[in-house]
Amino acid sequence: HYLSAQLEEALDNGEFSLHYQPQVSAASGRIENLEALLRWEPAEGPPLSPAEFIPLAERSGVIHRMGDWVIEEACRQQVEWRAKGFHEHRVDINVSGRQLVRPDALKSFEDALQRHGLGPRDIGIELTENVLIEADETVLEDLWRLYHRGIHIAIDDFGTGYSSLSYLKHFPVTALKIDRSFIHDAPTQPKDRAIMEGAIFIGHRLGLEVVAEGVENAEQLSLLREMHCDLIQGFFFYRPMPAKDIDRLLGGFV
Ligand code: G
Ligand code: G
Ligand code: MN
Ligand code: NA
Repeated sequence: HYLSAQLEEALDNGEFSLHYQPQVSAASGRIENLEALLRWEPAEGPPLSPAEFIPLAERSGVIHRMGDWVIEEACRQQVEWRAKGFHEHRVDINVSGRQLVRPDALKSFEDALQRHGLGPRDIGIELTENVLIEADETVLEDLWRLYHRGIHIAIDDFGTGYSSLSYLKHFPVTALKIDRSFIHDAPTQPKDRAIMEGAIFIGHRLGLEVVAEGVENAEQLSLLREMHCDLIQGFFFYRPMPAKDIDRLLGGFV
């Protein structure tokens, strides 16, 4: 496999990096969390989006090494931020279903936290609905253990998976991220607005934190504030950016 060999080589050569996108409090605008997003900048050619190379990495199995790298790098960076006196924000990493096929994936996540002296306030995870639906017993036990240790577990792209709402009852989850497709047209489309409002309501009734993704304009933001959404992520506030730019944001030198 030419492309999987390329991915391996890219890992060896340090061509991957993490960018971070802030999530701000809807009420105060303060930065609360950072979502870590993988970037590949090949030595030759234009940068590639994870939407392009994650599926490939999943098919070839490179995803496991890549996932380990992401965890390690997110932990390293968070330790660096803490040492610089930035104590408030949490970093959340994305974990795909394929990664959880490896039985020790979540254990190695916990090991990494421990090795770096980090805890639940430092690093969280984002999973899609389908990951939960397809998870086997071992994965679920591991997720429950993380949950009981206070690790933040968000459902990503909420509302777009092939699932019923019942998984909210059965699975360990601390937050919902409303998929950006519902946010996008909420100001003009009553159905999108109803789904967005319903998701916020249900999230809050279940004691979950609710995050809106893909917020791009003031109209969307104002609706979300009216509906008491907790956190806002999107280009309206911040794009994903390299860690050094986050330093400047957290340091207040905007
Ligand atoms: O950042 P961008 O919008 O290009 O991300 C596209 C998709 O890739 C998103 O669904 C995101 O969740 C996923 N993604 C980004 N970084 C990672 C990562 O480190 N691991 C996994 N498994 N998925 C990621
Ligand atoms: O599926 P996931 O939520 O992990 O996807 C994160 C991706 O969403 C990132 O790659 C990021 O670039 C993208 N993203 C973040 N904010 C916005 C936004 O306001 N609008 C759009 N279209 N995409 C966004
Ligand atoms: Mn995500
Ligand atoms: Na998402």
